[in-house]
Amino acid sequence: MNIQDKAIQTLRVLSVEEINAANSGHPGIALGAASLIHSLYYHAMNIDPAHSNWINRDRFVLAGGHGSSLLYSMLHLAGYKVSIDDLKAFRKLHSTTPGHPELGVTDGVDVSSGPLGQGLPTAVGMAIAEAHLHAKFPSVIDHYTYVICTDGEFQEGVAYEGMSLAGRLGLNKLICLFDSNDIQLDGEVSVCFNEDIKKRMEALNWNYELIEDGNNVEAIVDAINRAKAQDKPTMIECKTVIGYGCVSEGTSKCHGNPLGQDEVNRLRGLLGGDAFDVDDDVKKYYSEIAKKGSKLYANWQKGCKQGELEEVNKMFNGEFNIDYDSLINEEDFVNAATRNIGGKILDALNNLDSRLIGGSADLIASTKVKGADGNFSLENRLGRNIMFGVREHAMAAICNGIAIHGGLIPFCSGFFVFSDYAKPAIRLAAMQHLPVVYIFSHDSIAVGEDGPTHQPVEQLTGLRSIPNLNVIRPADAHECIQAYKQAFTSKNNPTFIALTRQNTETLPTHGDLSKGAYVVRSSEADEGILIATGSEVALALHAADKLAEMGHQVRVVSMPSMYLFDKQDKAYQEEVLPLRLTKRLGIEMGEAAHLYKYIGLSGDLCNINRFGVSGKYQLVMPEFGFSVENIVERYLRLK
Ligand SMILES: Cc1ncc(C[n+]2csc(CCOP(=O)(O)OP(=O)(O)O)c2C)c(N)n1
Ligand SMILES: [Mg+2]
Repeated sequence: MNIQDKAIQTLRVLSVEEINAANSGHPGIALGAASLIHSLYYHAMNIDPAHSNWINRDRFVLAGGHGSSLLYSMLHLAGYKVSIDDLKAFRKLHSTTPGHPELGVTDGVDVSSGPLGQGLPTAVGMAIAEAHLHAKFPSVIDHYTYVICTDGEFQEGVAYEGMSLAGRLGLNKLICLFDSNDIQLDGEVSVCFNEDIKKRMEALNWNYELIEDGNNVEAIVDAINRAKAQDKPTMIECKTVIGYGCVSEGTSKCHGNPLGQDEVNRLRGLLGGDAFDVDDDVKKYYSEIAKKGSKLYANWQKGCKQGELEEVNKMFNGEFNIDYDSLINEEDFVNAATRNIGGKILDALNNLDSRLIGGSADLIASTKVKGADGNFSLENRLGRNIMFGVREHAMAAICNGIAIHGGLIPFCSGFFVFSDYAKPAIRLAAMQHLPVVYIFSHDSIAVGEDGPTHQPVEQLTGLRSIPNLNVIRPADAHECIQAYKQAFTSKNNPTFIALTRQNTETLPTHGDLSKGAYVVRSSEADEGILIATGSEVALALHAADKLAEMGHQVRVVSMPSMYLFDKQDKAYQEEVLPLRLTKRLGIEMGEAAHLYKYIGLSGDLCNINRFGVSGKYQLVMPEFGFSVENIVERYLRLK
């Protein structure tokens, strides 16, 4: 065995030993794709394991996150802070080597992956971020984005959306290796999928290469070098054998079942030594990655133009002190639709903060969400408006990639009801603590004429159920400004801003949105509370007026963000929602399950538990009980 073959075999054996120790994991990809990951880390990628967060490193996305054991073995041998003990703790509670790669948990892991289909569009986002920053700061940012994807990636629609946009945008520094083994979890790929990948990729404006033998490292490296000369993204289909070398190789049996001790021993036999041993010659061989890396890093430091580096550092780590209160003149937006207000705020913000990049899923005209400096395109890499097309899911995954890359703040937009299309990627943003901003409009049945397919009902509840996601539903211009401030100054969590299509009514008084909820109207004589969000706050105020005429003083609370309100101390929560006031009515034009938390057992909800209807919103709203009369009546029924 030459040293390269021995090194790759070491990768394979360590990986199946990890899986064996955990008695869980995916040996098939680890054995089958070892030469692919080796080609990248040893030959292709510009990385420095001593500076794993180097802003100009090549990025790597293991789209088939089930190959985590292989990635950890590679990171260990390449010199990242992943020890043999970490490999032994694979998949164990609180280890740094979790079942699937997790951003922020393992040194050298660039992205959380595992949900098939997400990896590729996330990489597209990274490549967009690179292309934009490279155009601005060529001496500082100039790197590639690499992906290893599996059969499953091609079957997921979101990956297709991402590939499609990457081709259109000519993201030539995006290079994917396809671990093409014709096998997936339940058996042969051909049973459910027999597309001609070459034709597909060419139709998507990608460069395509076929490597007949996925263990031919030289051929893979040559193909990568050819890819670098392309003006398009490249897909290198590498024919591999799942479970290469094990008894069940070439079958789905080895996809996700540990091989067992005897089989692992047999595979180790070729290398000698005990479990988790790595021969000195292999260690020495792989130490070249760190040696090369430190030179690359030093050369990069020398090559950076000082002014550019300062600016890039500011974009990656600095503060942009923006006076949010002066972004727009609130007076200009009395009783306006929050989507229109939001559009104006974003326009202003785009001009003040060069980190903002994003766009809409073919709905700029409706949601008013647009980036600055023209469309991001092959000709205009400085453009900060991304024409995502009708691709909500990839749009959100791409934003994850942009956020993970660093230096930029991604935002995206669509109709609120179609946020469902983006949900799996929003979930990953929240899990990875990415400060992505979602600005979706048409946030209730008040969409009106478009009818139930376009009228959100359960979306707020679904989004509020995602941990770490700050869902904000502002009521008017003042709340909008504060919502945007929350969103675009966030460091550790994504923010979802839900905006109205219809005009709203400006609230007479305002509190501090950063506390999530505040009192809009109250008196000494308060006997109950109306809690509302977004456009319904004004409705609640009108109902309170009516109730006052009838001799019932009620307090009105605006609750734009339950996420923020729940973070407040008990004293503030009690100040807003005093326990003594047990007559509480929650008002929201949606399923509104989370309002139950605040109304108590004696409270009631004015919400929506069925799909909407088509018609003028002024008629649709009362149809669902959103009228002053009904709210008054519902309040009076409270005990
Ligand atoms: C969205 C999603 N659905 C299902 C799964 C569960 N799963 C993990 S790997 C896999 C398919 C494996 O086939 P392939 O991508 O070819 O990987 P290989 O078996 O060749 O390693 C499935 C269905 C997943 N990880 N993500
Ligand atoms: Mg496969």
